Amino acid sequence: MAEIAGGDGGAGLKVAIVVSRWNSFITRKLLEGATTTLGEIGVMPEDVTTAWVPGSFEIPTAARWAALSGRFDAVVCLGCVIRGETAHFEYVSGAATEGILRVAQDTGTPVIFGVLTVDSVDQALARAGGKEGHKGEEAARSAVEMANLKRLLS
Ligand code: INI
Repeated sequence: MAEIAGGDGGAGLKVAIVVSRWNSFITRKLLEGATTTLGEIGVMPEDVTTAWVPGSFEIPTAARWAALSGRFDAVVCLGCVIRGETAHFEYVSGAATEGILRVAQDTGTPVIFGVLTVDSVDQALARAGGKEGHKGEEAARSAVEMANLKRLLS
């Protein structure tokens, strides 16, 4: 019986990060955590491309462009949707969630969900380097693991 998992070594991998400008006081923290973590696990700075988009609704579109370009082994999506700030919470968070999943499945490229969908600013801060962890760091590790797993399974 064979059992495999993608490793956490990022050397040689090329990663695109799509990050939303909405709630940038949070998404900048996510981006900082993601880029720092990618560096720690061996992804070279010149192999990381960061693309800013207006809001989380636009993330799947840019992620699809990046995935279809063939230039990247993985795409990390970072955003923050806060329920208290919009009556459209369900629409924006649902579009981002389903859109990111669809891009990953349609293209076969690892497209990682690093979008916070939370009720409050406090919840967002807790997940952007606070007591509930760091979604940006987690997304970076997932990207490298999935890119390596894809190589093993392809
Ligand atoms: N985009 C976010 O990323 N987070 C939000 O909390 C948010 N709110 O509150 O509305 C938000 N809206 C903008 C949306 O993502 C699009 O950029 C906009 O509708 C233009 O298409």
